[in-house]
Amino acid sequence: MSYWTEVRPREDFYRVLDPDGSPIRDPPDVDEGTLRRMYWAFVRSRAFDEKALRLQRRGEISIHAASVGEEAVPIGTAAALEPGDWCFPTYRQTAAMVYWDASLAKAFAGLMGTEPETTAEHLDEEGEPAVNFSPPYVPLTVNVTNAVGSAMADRFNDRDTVTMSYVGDGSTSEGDFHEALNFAGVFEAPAVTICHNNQWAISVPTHRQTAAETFAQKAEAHGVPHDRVDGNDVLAVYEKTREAVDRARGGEGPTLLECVTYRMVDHNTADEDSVYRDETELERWAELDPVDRFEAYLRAEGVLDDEAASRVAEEAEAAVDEAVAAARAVPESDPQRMFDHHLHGESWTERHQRAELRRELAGENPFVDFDGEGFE
Ligand SMILES: Cc1ncc(C[n+]2csc(CCOP(=O)(O)OP(=O)(O)O)c2C)c(N)n1
Repeated sequence: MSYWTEVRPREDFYRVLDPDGSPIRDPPDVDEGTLRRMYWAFVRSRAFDEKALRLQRRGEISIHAASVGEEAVPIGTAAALEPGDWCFPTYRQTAAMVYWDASLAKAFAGLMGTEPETTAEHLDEEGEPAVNFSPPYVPLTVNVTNAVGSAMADRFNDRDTVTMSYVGDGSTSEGDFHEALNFAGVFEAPAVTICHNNQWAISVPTHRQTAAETFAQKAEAHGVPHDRVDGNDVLAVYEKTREAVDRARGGEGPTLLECVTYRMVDHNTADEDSVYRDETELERWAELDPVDRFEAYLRAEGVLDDEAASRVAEEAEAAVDEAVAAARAVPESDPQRMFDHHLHGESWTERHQRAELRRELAGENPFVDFDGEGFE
């Protein structure tokens, strides 16, 4: 019986911790403060996802894509960045922002539908995280082309920064992925691209996504160094990302890192995964839960005990509740503001879309001008 959607060998990747949390090689050099921070981010991210799910059920947010099961990827990769670096996430890396203490209130407000400028005006007392995060991207893989461009801009300006971006396994089928990697390879951009191979692109399993043996090897054609790690092992993810980040900062160019992991929840709150996948698969992966594995390691190392664990959990609950209260206090955005800061000048398409929106808000048919009629 095959538990994985992959039909390829299961463990041909770099691993530091066994699924039971015991090291199988020397762990990377990570100070105790960072280990605690990683654990803190795991717990906070789970609390965030749980709360977001409840808010979605109550109708306070329309949709949320959780990271449950995959958090070792955003956390291990984010921990390898330095203040001043850049990160271009998708909807699946909330935990990376959590690691760098980005505002949970702003994240909830975004999910509740207030646009960034309105949110910033009402939650402006909150500091910015030390790593620069772009807003999470929903259009797949556009973040990678933008990240590579941003990395090149920093390089042209002699800034010593590294830019990281993320794709899912399905997103590596997008043309943008190859354009970005090709450009990064040719121009040695200080860009690290992380692929979450979480086995599924909504209902499409990895073996239906590509005929390639691994996702990492897709970088081969672009002359970009690549690696493959156990994406449920935060120390392995950290170690390999750190190497890539150091190489990029040292002027040695880009890397693609494939992190083999599993989405333990629905694709998002509009999905129902039992329609397309088997429960035994989930049970198998639940045994590989990245939080349990890391927690077992920390306890064995004496970095974590029951008291510290419950303190972190309680603080996470309180922080999430506080963030939701702050987010609820942000007033609704004027829908017209969605056009602000998107384009320079007034293009025909923008005027057209504004006119459509005006009509829709007035309860009229927004599309009457499809053939030019009624267009203002
Ligand atoms: C350019 C583009 N095409 C299609 C979609 C619709 N869509 C949203 S998520 C998704 C699947 C993504 O799968 P994967 O890249 O594996 O990432 P995951 O969600 O599993 O993290 C699709 C097709 C989109 N958001 N953007």
